[in-house]
Amino acid sequence: MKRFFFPRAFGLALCIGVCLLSGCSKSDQKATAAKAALPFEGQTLNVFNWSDYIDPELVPEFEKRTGARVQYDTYSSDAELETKLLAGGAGYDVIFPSDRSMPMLIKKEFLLPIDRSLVPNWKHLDEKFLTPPYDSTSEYEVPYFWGTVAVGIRTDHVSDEPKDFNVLFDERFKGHITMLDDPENVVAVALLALGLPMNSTKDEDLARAKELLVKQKPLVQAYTSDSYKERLIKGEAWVALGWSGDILQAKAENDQIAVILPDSGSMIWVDSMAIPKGAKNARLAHEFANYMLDPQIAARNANFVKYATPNKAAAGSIDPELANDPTVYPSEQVLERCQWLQDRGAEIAKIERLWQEVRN
Ligand code: SPD
Repeated sequence: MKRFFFPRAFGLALCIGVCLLSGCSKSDQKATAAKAALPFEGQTLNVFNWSDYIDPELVPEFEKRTGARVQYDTYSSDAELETKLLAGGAGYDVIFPSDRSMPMLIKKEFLLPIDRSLVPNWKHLDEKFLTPPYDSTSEYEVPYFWGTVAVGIRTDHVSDEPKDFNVLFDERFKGHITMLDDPENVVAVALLALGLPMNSTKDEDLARAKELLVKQKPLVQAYTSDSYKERLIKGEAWVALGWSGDILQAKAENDQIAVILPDSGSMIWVDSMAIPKGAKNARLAHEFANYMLDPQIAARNANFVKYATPNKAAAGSIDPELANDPTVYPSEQVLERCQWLQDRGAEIAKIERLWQEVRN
């Protein structure tokens, strides 16, 4: 057991040394070296991540480096992850909660603290991501990607470039609009479109947001947090509310897609890696987090998923086209107009009720 806590090179040298002294055969030595080089051989890591949120080549590469097997499942909303955790966690070792979920997960003591001595690549993280409002010392999370909520449009159908979220409520696009299946973000968008504060829980503001969303409903093709990409690519959706990087992934497949980050501001978010209490293999989970923070791995991942990385050592290896894209790395001026979804405690029930009323 202790062997897994050795720095890899030291463990390897020690095993080979013991083997040489005790007169092992060459093939024994090879087997011993291989075992020391693959300290997690035979172990399984259970990962639960957002869909389309990792360069798929990185998973088998981690398996090859560690000897572990990765069981990889995906989800498409904060709510889906929260429901899983509330029901007991399903044995996952690594999850990817967003900033919005963190206060609840910390309060309910659902997470294990991160042991930074097992994550030496932690040093590559940009300090500005290490003091989030919900966990001021980043005890429970390892920042993974950040981004905004944006609008994907089909330029062959939406000719005048939209400047704000109002395009989502435009009757000309009836039947070709998709909205995220996410109450807090959708209500925030409606509030912003009305010129109201996006975190408002005032009854009169929420009543106006509800009215707008009910009026919009006949225009909406689907409330979806993942299939909007395919719908944009195929031209079924012309206006889609989505996560910035996912829309860019769609744009990479079809150049008739554009990403709009409203001038009026938007939601900004950070997703992190975290280890749920009850994880079956917390040690391997730390190893995975450390691997994802390796600057070369982090850059490959960012170049693939097209989200912004909080890894400052990876910055030099980001594709220049992405690094210079203001919808991926918005200017300070635009970021000033973006806001976090706040933890609104029990008041959040009002938003969930509103959402049920809009959807039913
Ligand atoms: N396809 C991956 C999308 C990840 C988006 N995370 C956003 C969380 C906002 N609460």
